[in-house]
Amino acid sequence: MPSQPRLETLAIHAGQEPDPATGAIMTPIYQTSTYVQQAVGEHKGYDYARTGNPTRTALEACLAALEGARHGLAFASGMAAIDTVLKLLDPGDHVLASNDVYGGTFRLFDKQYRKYGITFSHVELTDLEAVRAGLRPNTRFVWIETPTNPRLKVVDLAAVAELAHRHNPAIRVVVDNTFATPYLQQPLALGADAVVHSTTKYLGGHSDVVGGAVLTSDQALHERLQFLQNAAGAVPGPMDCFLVLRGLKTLPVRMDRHGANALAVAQFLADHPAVAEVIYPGLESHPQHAVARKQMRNFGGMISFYLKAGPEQARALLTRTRLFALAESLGGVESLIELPAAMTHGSTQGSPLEVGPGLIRVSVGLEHVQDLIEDLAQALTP
Ligand code: P1T
Repeated sequence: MPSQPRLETLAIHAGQEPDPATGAIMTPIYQTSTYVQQAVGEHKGYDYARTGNPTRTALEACLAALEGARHGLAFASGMAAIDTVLKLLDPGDHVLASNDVYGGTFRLFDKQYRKYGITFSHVELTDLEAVRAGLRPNTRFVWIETPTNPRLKVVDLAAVAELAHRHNPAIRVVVDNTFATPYLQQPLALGADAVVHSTTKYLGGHSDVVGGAVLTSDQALHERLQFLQNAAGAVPGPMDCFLVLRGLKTLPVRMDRHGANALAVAQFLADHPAVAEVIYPGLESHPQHAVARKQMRNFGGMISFYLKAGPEQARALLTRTRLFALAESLGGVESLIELPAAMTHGSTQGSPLEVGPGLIRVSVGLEHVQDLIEDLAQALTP
């Protein structure tokens, strides 16, 4: 490896070397639960597979390298990663979070951690005055998604991290980087303390694995998280680690195409007479377009939009697309379409984060962009 490898090189090589036993270029899937010891406590660095597994070690190192972090931990799902970070909190602590987050994240905050005496407030993190006003003496985390799921708000990471740390250097700024990926945006370099991922999405990239990760350069934070990873055990299996490692190798090329396809689809939707509003950070009409330009390499593969005809017609449209599959999740090579209010964000109904019933979210895949546009065109004009 060169001394300062670039992200494209790290995605293929970081944490991975040809297998010393056979020369296999791909990291082996170490499908084992335990490791033989030469004498009590004398082993080759692995004693039990909840604690560590070489395939997982390779994935953790690769993800850490991509985020520019010193440490990486892989988990069984994005929610398991988020849950592990939340376990760092104590009763009485406060989390300042975005007013738009993945429904599962909100559900874990609201239905589980609130009952442990932790308070969550959801504010407009795109408004620095609102951030300043929302910080409390007991704020431990600022929890950021950017772009947010599903409204694709873009939070100025450098500005919010600076504000939070100036308020209290002990605050940990945690960024869920699932929508952007480290190829488009690097939260740690912008001042965040930890990054979480659902590797299920762009990092895996092929809709064939569920996983999560936490990356940080903060030694103390990492040690607490590593303790929890082993103590609670929400770890990914070696096959799943292999699948994410394989997906990562093409992350940069996939993200280039996701971004290019999504920009073209967003422009098509913005010009379509049946569409009321398109939300895509790459459009100049997006309220935080300038922030997105500043902190992202391209604007990602996710688009949300509303029809002029309203929610009933939105539901009907979802049954008419042929290439865009009606399904939850995102970030795979195939294009998906969904209705967050009824699907991924059901848990926000009745809360201040409630997603409107007519919002349609698409994950723009890697099919030919003209085929994608033609599919939406026929679905929009039945
Ligand atoms: O599904 P899981 O791997 O547990 O990841 C949860 C998660 C965390 N963070 C963000 C920003 C996410 O979008 C998700 C999962 N999201 C979907 C399944 C979805 O369709 O939005």
